[in-house]
Parts: sequence; C-alpha cells; structure tokens
Amino acid sequence: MGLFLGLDCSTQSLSAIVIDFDRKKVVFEASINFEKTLPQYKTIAGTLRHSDPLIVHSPQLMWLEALDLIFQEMKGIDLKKIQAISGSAQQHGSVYLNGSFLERLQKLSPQKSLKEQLEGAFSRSTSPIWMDASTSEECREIRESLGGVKKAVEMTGSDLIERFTASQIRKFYKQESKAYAQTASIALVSSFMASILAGQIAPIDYGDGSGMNLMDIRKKEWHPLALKSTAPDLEKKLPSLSETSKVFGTVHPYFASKYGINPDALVLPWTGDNPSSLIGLGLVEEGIVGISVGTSFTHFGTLKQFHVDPAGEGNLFVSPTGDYMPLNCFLNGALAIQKLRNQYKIDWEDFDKALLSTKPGKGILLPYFDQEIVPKVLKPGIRRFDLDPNDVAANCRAIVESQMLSMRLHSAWMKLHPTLIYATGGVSNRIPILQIMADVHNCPVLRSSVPKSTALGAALTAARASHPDKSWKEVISPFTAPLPPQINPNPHSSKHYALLLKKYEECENSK
Ligand code: XUL
Repeated sequence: MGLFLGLDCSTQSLSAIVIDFDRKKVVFEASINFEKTLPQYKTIAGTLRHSDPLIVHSPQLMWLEALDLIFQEMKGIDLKKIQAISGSAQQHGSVYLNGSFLERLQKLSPQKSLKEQLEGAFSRSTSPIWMDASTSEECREIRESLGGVKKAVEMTGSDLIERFTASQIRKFYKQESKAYAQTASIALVSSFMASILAGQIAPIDYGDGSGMNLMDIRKKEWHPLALKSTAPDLEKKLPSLSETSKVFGTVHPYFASKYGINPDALVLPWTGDNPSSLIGLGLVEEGIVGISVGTSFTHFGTLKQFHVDPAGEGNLFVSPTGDYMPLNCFLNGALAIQKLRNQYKIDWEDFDKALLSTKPGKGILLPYFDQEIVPKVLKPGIRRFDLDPNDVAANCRAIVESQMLSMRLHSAWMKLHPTLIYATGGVSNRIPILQIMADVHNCPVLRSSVPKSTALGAALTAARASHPDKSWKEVISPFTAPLPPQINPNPHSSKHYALLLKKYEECENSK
C-alpha cells in the first residue's frame, strides 16, 4: 500500500492529507488552526498586526509548533507506509535564517520540540507575509532598476508587487542592514518547511520561485539584474531553484524516530498554495479553468504557451507540471459581497433569492470596499452606475455581475479560452452565483469536490514523483472528479453580458 503525505502551511492553518494511492482514497485529513490552537503567539488568523496596517508578519516558530502538532495527530495512520511527502505554503512570505540554522537543524533531538531547538536560528524574528503592503518604495526602486513595468513582467512574470519577496528583502536590507548581513540563508515559507522535513536547506521550486520577482521566468534561474537590484550578496543567501516534482532528500530522522514515519520517505520541494491547488483541483490541461470564489476571488489555469500580462496586474507562475499558471487575484471577492449584505442587512438565503428574482441587469457596481489588486485601485470606495442604491435586489445582482465581468475583462491576457470552469472556494456552493459565472463567461461551470485542494495537490505531487510512468492526468483524475450538476450558460443572458462588458470597461475607466 502506497501512502503519500501532503501538507499545506496557509496563512491561518497547517493542514495535512494522506492519500492511499492504490485504493484512490484520502485516508487522513487534519488541520491545526494557528489562532485557536496556538493562542500564545497572539495572532489574528495566523497574522501579527502592526500599528502600521500595511505591515503584516507571522511568527515562524508557530509554524514549527504546528508541524510537531500535526504529526502527533497522525497517530492513527501507519506512517511507516508513507513513501513520499510534499507540501505547499502561502506564497511570497520569507524566512531569514542565521548561520546557526543548518547545524541546529542537523542536530535535532527527538526528545525536544522543533521550536525549542530552532528558536535561536533566525536573523529576523518574524516573517513578512503576502498580506504585507509596506514596500511600495522598494517596489519603485527595483522596478526602475529593471527598466519599468513591461521589462519587469517579461523578466520575472509579474510587475514589482509589495507582497512578492524581492521588495520585502530589499526593505529588510535597507532598514536592518546588520541583521541582513547576518542572514546566511533566505527561505520562502514553502522552502523553510521543506528544509525542516528533510534536515537540509531545501531548494525553492519554480512555482513559488516565480512569486518572488527574482526568478527569470523563462530560464528558471535567478535573474542576475533582479538580484542586484534587490540587495547585495543576495545570490549567496538564496538556495537553488528546482522542479517541483524532483525529490531532494529523505525525511529527517527527527520525524522518523519521534513519530514513526518511514525513514526512507522521500521529500520533495514544497510549492506555493496556488500552484499546488492547480494540481489538487485537477487543472493540468488547457481548456479547464479554475475560479476560486473565496474571501478574494482568483482566476487561473494551465497554459502551455508563455503569456504575461502587459498591464502588470496579473501574475504568471510556473506550474508543478512544468507548464505555466497565469493567475489574477481580485481582492474584493466574497468579503465584498458580505459587506454589501451587511449594508442591506440580508443573509445568504435572501441574497440568493435576490439573484433568482432578477434578470440580467444594466447597472454596474464596482466592489472596491478595499483597495483592489486587479484592476489596481488604491483608493477604496464602491461605485454605482445606473443603479438605484435603494433597489436591494438589483444591487445584489450587480455586484456579482460586475465581479464576473471584471474577471472576464482582465483575464483576457491569459488566452485560456475555457470550455469548462471548475468553481471552488467558500461561496462555490451558491448556485445562483455560479449561474452568473456561467452566463458572463459563456461557459459551463462545475463545482470542485475538493475542499483542501492545496494539501491534496501536494500529496498528488508526491505520488506523481513515485509514479513517473503515469501522466499527471492519470495520477490526479481519481481524486479530483467535480460534482454534478453542470451549470450551463443561458444563451440570452450570455448575449446580454457580452454587450454589457463594454459598458463595464467604460465604467471602470471613468474617473
Ligand atoms: C497569491 C497570493 C495569495 C497567497 C495566499 O499571489 O498572494 O493567494 O498565496 O496564501
């Protein structure tokens, strides 16, 4: 029996999934919620908030404690049968390790905890994460040095973005130059966790490497000019880059003797949560596109050809399959809908009824309750066009229509041409929202059956590495079949939305 372990270190929790590959079954699932289970770190949903709201960090020791805890939870599983382990993590966040890290790691004793033994191994006490937006100045400096937005996008796959790693490293170098000099190694959250599991400095995989503004997205090598523009001696502090599916070690004896895991279990590099979810959702071929309707909305897929967003709003990552993964992140997603519902004091049931009782509208509601990533909007504030604020049902319809129109407009650069959409995330169980999704995109929609697509993606990546004779599709299909019913576009509504798209664009561009 071949068991494979996938872990996911997200912003709010550490999750684990074990799959029995031969029986095509998920045999174990667990999650450690950081705020609830580890309250001593005083995080809000896994994050440390600063008096400056733009600064958002997380404590790396919390992730280590959670790793010990999740292995304790796996007691019921025969860990001797684990053949390989992979993982994923929130993208972009960085961990700064001092010269003692590697020695401490190699000497770990199973008698003590990871936290106790690694506490002194950091040159920065906390890790800036993807929610940190405090590095606009550093983004400007690096972008200018690379030759502007277009050049940066061509070189690294994305414009300089505050949450990406390069500007965060530059800020650390500028503000804490001594601590930067004492940094022996810089890891991403993903490669940090993989290092702990394997007892050696783990490579950064191409998928998460493409979220740093430091990797040459075509050559899959560190980009010399990007490194030079970010901070001195950076190349010496970064690990190597690697394919996601290339085994780089075996599990640290710490985990074998403490938790009984197979000492020969192979360890793969971890990737970012988004590239991993591409695998966990089963989106390894062109034509099927993923739309995640969670707190924020994301639109992504697999791309064989290289296309970047000339506007610099979207991102291009390398996918674990070696193809590309274009991604747009719309910050004002389900949370914006919730804020609108709160304003009108209606619950989800009434919101669904409002969508069902109205026809495709002509009003536009730009949902910028917060700043927006795509399109870049720095000044929050919702905006209505041809919409009576007192008409509750029309406003409910307009926010979803506008979100979907925005997605269609701004995802054109990806050239994905979907024939099927898989919907996932918190509100993907609300069929009236999915109907508008199908109508606006003029494409059938199916709901994904996978609740923890990131951890499952990691387990499947580990399984694929042990079955190189099988295609990605053969490996993932039994675990990722979507749920019926298929929601088909209504031709009349789709025609209406094709015309409304132009108006939507004009509204967005109007000052
Ligand atoms: C993607 C991004 C987020 C994090 C969330 O660019 O910043 O989706 O990966 O964990």
